[in-house]
Amino acid sequence: RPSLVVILGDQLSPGMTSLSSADKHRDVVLMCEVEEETSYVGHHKQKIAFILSAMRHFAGELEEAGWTVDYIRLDDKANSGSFTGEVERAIKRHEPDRIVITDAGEYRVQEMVDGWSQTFEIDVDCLPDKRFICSKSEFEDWAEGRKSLRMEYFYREMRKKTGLLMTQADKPAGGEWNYDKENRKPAGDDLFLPKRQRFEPDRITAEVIEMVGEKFANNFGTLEEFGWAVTRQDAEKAFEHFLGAAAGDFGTYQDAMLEGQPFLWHSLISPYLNVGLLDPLDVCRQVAEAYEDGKIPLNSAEGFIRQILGWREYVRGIYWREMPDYRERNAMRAQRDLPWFYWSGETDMACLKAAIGQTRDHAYAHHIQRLMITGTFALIYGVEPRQVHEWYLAVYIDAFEWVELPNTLGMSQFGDGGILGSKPYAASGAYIDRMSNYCDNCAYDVKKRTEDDACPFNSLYWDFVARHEKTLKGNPRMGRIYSNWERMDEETQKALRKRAKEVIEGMG
Ligand code: FAD
Ligand code: DLZ
Ligand code: SF4
Repeated sequence: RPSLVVILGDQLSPGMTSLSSADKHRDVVLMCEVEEETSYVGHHKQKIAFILSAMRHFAGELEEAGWTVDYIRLDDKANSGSFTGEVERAIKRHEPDRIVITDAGEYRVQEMVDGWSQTFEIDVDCLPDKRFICSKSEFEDWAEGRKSLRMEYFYREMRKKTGLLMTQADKPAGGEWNYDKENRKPAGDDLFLPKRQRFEPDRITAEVIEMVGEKFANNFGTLEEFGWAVTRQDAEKAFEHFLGAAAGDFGTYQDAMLEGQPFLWHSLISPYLNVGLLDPLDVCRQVAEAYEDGKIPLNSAEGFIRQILGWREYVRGIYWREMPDYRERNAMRAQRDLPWFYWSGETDMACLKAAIGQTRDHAYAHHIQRLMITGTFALIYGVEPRQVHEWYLAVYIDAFEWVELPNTLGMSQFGDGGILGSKPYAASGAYIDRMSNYCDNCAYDVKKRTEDDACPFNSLYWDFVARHEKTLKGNPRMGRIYSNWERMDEETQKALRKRAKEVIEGMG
């Protein structure tokens, strides 16, 4: 009897442990498009189209390689709408002697998989996901007994483990572990900005786009600009394009933001890494090689590798360590509703309009936009972290809970009280003014704090500082901010809080 090899929508790699432990001449691969997954949040239309098209292409790739693939489409009449329902139907069809699957990326799905053995009275071999550089147990070992789980120390371990950007004497290349201080330049808008590589939708993608446009017409986002790769081959091309055209300046301008320039020097590879079209260790190796060949500078190579070898692996470790209650945390006790303009894009704050507008058009915003614009605003406004989490999980093409939740609830909203970051990413408009040109064309004045046309970030920032005095004043990294607050005269403090109240009421 065959084994039933279940491949989930973010497991589109030929080297999956589930596939390696199966026999293509005997076993059956099950892939299914199911309503439960397409609607557990109101995903951006491009995200659904990307995943379903990449799944259909991967099924084709497996068939070409000689596998038998049982592929269930979203509009198949008998589709039960859930992974569990589809596994049940597939068991009836194929009468397998066991189910083989690689660990699910998300807790929610892993819980379903864990129930199958009992529900269906069948052996379920659930294998580790070897695409990650750090296994769950290795992360646990690293975290055990530590007072604080700072990414930087984890990252150094990963550098040593992989030998990436290490000298033969086991020292970091260039003598430093981290070159972030060189990576904070604002950018000028010029002709030499790299161009995004777009991939024209093929027949399969066009069909999926049409279906998504009809079936998910009311979901957030547009489909017109869809230009994502949906195959391994094209994802590799996109990465090569990044290496040649943008990687050299990636580090220097990593935190920069520019009106009308959604992509800058970023790689746009997160969706490919997250569904398995690109391999994280492989892309890090290619970047290290480009540095060693003198093609890109060290600050860019290190900055890029840190995001993947450091942050990406680290947030996954935190996710599995802190779930399931991580999702419910709200250390700052923030209770406000997410302002409606996060969905409509209708705001006269130029920075938020730009970040949300490009999110609607491309299902993409880069890290600093996510952290310091939409993230910081939600934080200082006081939005309930669960609502912020659901927004990020829905609107970005690369959003899977294991990576999105620690970034949103932990890093950006300080909802975990400081596991990920040592202080909240609260900031006034001055940060955005320094790192972007958004303020040049904004209805508000970034230099003003309390007037009717004052930048809302400014009063909300001080209001945040004041309302969290009890929790944050003792934080050594907040000391200077609280002395600045205390040095202000009472009248200014009152005026700032009054303006913040008006801003909040105006957006409520
Ligand atoms: P680049 O800037 O080119 O970086 C290269 C790669 O590094 C990325 O492709 C990504 O794989 C990795 N990376 C960079 N920063 C992080 C990070 N903080 N955590 C994990 N990996 C990182 N990333 C996701 O993949 N999915 C998400 O759902 C997601 N949600 C986020 C939510 C918030 C509030 C914040 C602040 C960040 C989030 N990130 C998420 C991290 C980061 O913003 C994206 O990975 C990045 O913007 C993707 O664009 P890029 O491929 O052009 O990245
Ligand atoms: C995100 C997503 C969507 C929108 N649709 C599907 C789907 O129809 N079938 C599928 O297998 N996977 C889908 N995914 C990705 C899954 O949600 C993802 O594999 C799990 O979240 C991993 O735990
Ligand atoms: Fe954003 Fe304030 Fe600058 Fe306007 S003035 S773009 S609201 S930071």
